[in-house]
Amino acid sequence: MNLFVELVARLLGVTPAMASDNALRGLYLPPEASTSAGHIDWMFDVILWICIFFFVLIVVLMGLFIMRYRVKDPNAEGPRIYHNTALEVTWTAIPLGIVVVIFWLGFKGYMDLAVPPANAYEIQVTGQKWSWSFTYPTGHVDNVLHVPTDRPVTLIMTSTDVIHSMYLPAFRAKMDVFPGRYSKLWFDADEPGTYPLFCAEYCGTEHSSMISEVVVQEGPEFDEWLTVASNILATMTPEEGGKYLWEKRGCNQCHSVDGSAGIGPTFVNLFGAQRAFGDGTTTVADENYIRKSILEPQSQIVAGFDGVMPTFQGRFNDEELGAMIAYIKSLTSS
Ligand code: HEC
Ligand SMILES: [Cu+2]
Repeated sequence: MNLFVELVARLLGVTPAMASDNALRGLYLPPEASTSAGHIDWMFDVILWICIFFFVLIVVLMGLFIMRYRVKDPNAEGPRIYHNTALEVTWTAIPLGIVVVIFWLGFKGYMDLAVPPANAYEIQVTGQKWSWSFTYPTGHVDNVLHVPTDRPVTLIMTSTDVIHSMYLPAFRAKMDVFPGRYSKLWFDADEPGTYPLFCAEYCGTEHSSMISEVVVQEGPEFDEWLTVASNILATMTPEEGGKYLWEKRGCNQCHSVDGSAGIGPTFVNLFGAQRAFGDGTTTVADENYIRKSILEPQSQIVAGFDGVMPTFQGRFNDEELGAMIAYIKSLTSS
């Protein structure tokens, strides 16, 4: 059995530590790290074992009946059986009882997860092609989700473009994220550590790289991280700040700083260059052009590219715009 677990774990890319730590659990999902994960896994196991029980029962009985009742004389007529009330009531009542219990437990679990506790810590989430941004109550924006332990956290989520889906396998939590409305997801992380975070809704070319992490820290450690992170731009030169934002705000998904074109044009040698647009007009890339490109990306579409850049209106303040411009200015190849 151990050999089997290890083999499958390797095929699935689960680390052996994860697999042995939590035996078979590591095969389908990482070890549980939230207060509601236990109930979900328990439900999953209950349903799985009910399925296994009935599968074995039915297959074994079928095999036995095939042997025991097979036609030995091809001309013989079997007994005519039309009806057996006791049997029919039994095979209706027992499965009905089982599915009603499963429904009740599932519905209760669903309701617990659908309604966040009133005192939860709130983090705003924006999904965009193809990264996540998390806005904390201090105004700090990050591309990694940090949460405190032993305190319910509610994610209030929306999208700037298409439908994404927030998936936190270690918390057994998942919820779709829509443009033009808010959806909520809550959990209570109880194990400090770093866990994967995915987009679970196919959302375009780079969907598979829409991956981040959730870092769970003890309360005081989390508060300290947030204080430092909230004031990070003040500790950097504007150029360094721009580089930091390029990474933290997901510009790096589409814009390279090594000269190669990606989904969007590279930032190298952009400042001061002549830009040509799909509609035949041109302009010189100055501060105002870069500012406008970030806040109103659809207003001028660079020739040869698709207008897929999401707007950062309301998500970049003046200090951040200044830093971004300083960084782009600094990127020259000669
Ligand atoms: C989903 C991919 C994507 C993301 C994320 C993205 N952009 Fe863009 N960006 C584009 C594309 C495509 C273009 C070219 C088409 C256009 O002009 O809208 C572009 C154009 C630009 C331009 C004009 C470039 C030029 O060559 O004239 C600037 C400046 C820019 N983006 C800045 C940013 C910044 C800053 C961020 C991060 C805060 C960002 N973009 C995030 C796709 C993206
Ligand atoms: Cu997505």
